[in-house]
Amino acid sequence: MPVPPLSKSKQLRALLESPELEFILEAHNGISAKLVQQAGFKGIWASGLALSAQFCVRDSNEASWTQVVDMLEFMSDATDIPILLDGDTGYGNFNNMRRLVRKLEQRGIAGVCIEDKQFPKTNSFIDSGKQALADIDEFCGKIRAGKDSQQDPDFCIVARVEALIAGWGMDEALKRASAYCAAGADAILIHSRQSRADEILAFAEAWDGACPLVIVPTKYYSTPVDVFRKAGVSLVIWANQMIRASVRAMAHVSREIFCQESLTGVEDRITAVDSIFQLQGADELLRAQERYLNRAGASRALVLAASRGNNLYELTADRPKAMLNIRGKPLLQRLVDEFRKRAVNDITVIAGYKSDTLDIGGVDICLNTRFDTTGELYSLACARDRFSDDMVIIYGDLLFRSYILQDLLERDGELVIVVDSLMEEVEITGTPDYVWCDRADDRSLFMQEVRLQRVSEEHTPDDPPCGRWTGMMRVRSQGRRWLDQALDELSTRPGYEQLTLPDLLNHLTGNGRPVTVHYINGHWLDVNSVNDIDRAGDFTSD
Ligand code: SPV
Ligand code: MG
Repeated sequence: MPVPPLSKSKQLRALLESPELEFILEAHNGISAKLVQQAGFKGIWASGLALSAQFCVRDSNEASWTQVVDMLEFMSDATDIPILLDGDTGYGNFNNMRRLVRKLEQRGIAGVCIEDKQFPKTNSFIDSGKQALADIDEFCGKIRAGKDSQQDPDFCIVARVEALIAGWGMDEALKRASAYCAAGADAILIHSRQSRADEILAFAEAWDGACPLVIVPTKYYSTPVDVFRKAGVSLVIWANQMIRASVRAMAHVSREIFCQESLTGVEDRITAVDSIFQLQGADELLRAQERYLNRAGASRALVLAASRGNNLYELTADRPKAMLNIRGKPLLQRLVDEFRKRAVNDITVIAGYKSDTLDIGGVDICLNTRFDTTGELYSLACARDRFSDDMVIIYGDLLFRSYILQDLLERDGELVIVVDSLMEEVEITGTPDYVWCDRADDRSLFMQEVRLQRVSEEHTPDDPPCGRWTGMMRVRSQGRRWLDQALDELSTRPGYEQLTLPDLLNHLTGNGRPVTVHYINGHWLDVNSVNDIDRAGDFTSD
């Protein structure tokens, strides 16, 4: 059984309580949060400075707390690692703190850090000496109120001591830290604006270890982190580097585009649009669309409909076989409707004989002008400029139950052909394409991995085939390359113009290309005779 992941609050608690020195990095929106996670960090600092900066307002409670919480929701949704919110002063008194904690828990935020200043605060590095600190008792009440209102026992409240910033001295800082710990804080953040770590290290030295220590080395960043490790610090917050990095990058690129009136200088130096799609999880949406919108469709269908269908005599005197009327609708229209049902809307019909009668709306027509002297492969090659990395190639005279196309579209494989393994009990007309595979159809419920060996119009009783190819083939990107190569090779062969699709399949298997076989048992028909037209009614519901 896979072990369920720890809740985000448990993860944050583990970071605070771990005997190792741990690190979290600032993020200020969904995409920066995701990048922090992808970089390998185990947690995110939702910095008040960075969140206000990305709104381009001051870090003085100008953004409302609900605007902050709304952004946190995007950050939390985009990531699996815990977020510690820089909750300033808790946005008011104990009562605002209670509501904040409840709302943060509801949005999957793992913890909040509150600082012992007064609302509205301003950033600790602006006017630091003049900012009033909160009354100790009032701040302890705020911590208790927060702890009492949390539903999740692992939600963390970090109490931030600003006494050193405000110039109130070490004793005051230690006194406050002890009081906040006693009030229930899960960790103490001791802040300093000095460019050396001396006062932080002095604090750590004097600290009794009643709860873990958190630091923000924005100003004393040159101190090697081993120093903090040795001093017994639990968590380092890199508090604003993501917003600063992005501001510099955006400033440069915007100036460059403005000055050059061109993208050529920047295009290769900025993130590719595809990478943005990836960060947004576009792939997941595509997969979900396949599941929920029934959009497993190949992007394109190529329908071979150039031949007359000589066995149908006068029925095809004025139209190709694909335009035969089956219960009031042309055969080809029925085929096109099946594709559209599966969201395959890009359909090319390769026409030849009586092509002017092909009046099917919304399909592209590609002409094989030499249809009367050439074979199927030549017709297919006429549509080479319509090949795509995701296509179905199909004979235009087929009728089949809907599920067959759906299953083909969902089937993995670079080249997949549909093979009917039902050989008894059916009347076989025309010239069937018998196929031999590496495994016969065992009719298991699960899709079998079966490979094509060869195709032939003939077979002997002592070498029974595994089934008949229906004339449906699915091609993906690698398969398309194999197909292109095979067409190039076959086009130099004598008799190329008369070659068939089975010749192509045999060439592909001869080249060692894996052609996956998707077995079915009946439920399709290729219309070759007047008799077949009578049977076609079985495949029509309208
Ligand atoms: C923040 O990131 O908003 C902080 C840390 O509060 S600092 O800016 O260093 O005060
Ligand atoms: Mg802040």
